[in-house]
Amino acid sequence: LSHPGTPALPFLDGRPKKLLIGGRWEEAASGRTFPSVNPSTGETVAELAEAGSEDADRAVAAARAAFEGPWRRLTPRDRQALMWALADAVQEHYEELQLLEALDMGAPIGKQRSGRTPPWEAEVLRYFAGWATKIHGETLQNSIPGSVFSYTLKEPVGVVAAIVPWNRPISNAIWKMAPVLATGCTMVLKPAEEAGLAALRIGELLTEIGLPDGVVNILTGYGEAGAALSGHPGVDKVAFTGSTEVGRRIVEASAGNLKRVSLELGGKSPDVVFADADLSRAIPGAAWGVFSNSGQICCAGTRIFVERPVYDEFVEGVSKFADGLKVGDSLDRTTKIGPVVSAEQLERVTGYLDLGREEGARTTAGGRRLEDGDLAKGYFVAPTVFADVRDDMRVAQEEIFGPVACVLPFDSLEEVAARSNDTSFGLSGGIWTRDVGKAHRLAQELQTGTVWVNTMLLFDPAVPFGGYKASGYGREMGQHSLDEYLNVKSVWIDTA
Ligand code: TXE
Repeated sequence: LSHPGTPALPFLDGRPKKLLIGGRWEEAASGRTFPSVNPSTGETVAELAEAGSEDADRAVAAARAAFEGPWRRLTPRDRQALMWALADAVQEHYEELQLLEALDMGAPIGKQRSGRTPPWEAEVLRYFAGWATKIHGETLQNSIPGSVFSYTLKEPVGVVAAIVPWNRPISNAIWKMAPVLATGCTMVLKPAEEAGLAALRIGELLTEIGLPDGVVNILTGYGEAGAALSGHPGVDKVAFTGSTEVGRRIVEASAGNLKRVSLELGGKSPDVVFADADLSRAIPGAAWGVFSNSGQICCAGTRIFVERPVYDEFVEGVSKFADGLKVGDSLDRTTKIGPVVSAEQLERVTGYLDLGREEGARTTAGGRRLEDGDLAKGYFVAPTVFADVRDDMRVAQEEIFGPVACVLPFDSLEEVAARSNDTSFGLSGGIWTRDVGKAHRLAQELQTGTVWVNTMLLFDPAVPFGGYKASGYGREMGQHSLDEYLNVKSVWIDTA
């Protein structure tokens, strides 16, 4: 391992990792594998099986057999007990999962998120385990003369394909798994090609806790495997998180059997700082809102609108904050900002840094790749602040998915509401002010699925998360999310 003092990981035994299909670890039908690379060092961490369409067929068949067989016969309480066991297993092995995440995609193990106890993903499982026993239909009044009454049943939609990105490997897997298990569906999980290790380790935990075979199948591989699943006639629903472009392709591919689709896509979220805000909170809050996870967060507040009287003070403060963040190896506990996920992502992000300069933005922090000493081996980008950004610049319109903040001045609430909404995305928004009326007014104006006031990037299993506009549809977390995995059946009875 690349950093001294890091515990050994028996999971990384040098053998290629396999696919989980019907409770067994199987090689890809093609026999092909692909490498997973540590973005802090450029070294290969493990070889993973590369699933193709034949593997998708096998995994979907296994998920179908489980759905129609043993899984269906379990009671809600049985499913709940398994989910609690999984939550305990994830909690017990959390440090190991985080190490895999750090090696696979570069999330620093010392980051603030790891301080949450119990681990957030275990809490997501426990929250949804609670719902497993509380899913119910309704008895309905109708106006039909005579003795007719009706009721509804909520039934699991069936086989779910969950296709996820690399930016939060543990969370991405568990966010999708929890409602599937709670509602009695089965699934095929397709982690991103950049970061499949945590999902595979969770797959081992699933077999250890005794989840029936085939309820969760895991296919590592490229977009080809995702495409095979999203067009598969045996899949009843796709739950996708990733880029807007691939989201569109999934909707098209889903048309064959008109499968249900929920999409959590990209963002270019506004974060609005009013002059009356407490800047001692707004500056670090807005900075973390962009730089966390090296900016590789769908709901990052990347367009920071600052009211003109405090604009210069804010730019100076946030630039100083950015310069003070320690960038380094993800296994170094003092690292605040790790690398970006891959050489490709590095190229993309540094391309935007050049573009911002060409478009006339003023660089007040960072603005370059970091290549001193050991950093040269990895994919490190200095946390960057662009000041004097205009709305029409591409750096202010397009999702960069790197540690890049664009700071734009504004003069009134009406103006900033319109400019915040002048984007095809609508995932989240931030507001910093001491004026509660202003906060509520702007919160209602923003066309986004989440609004944070005087805070950023908070999540809770009970609170729905999802997009407006091109950021997708459907919700994750909270009670609403269960409906994404349930069909409603109406039953009519004439008692005469
Ligand atoms: O995402 P992709 P990538 C944005 C972000 C990032 C860019 C590219 O701007 O820089 O997207 O990232 C699978 N049918 N976000 O390339 O391609 C793929 O294998 C079915 C925002 O990683 O969308 C992976 O498992 N599946 C974002 C998953 O889709 C396909 C998170 C996501 O990959 C497929 C990630 C296909 N045709 C990226 N092609 C967010 N909002 O959180 C690929 N896949």
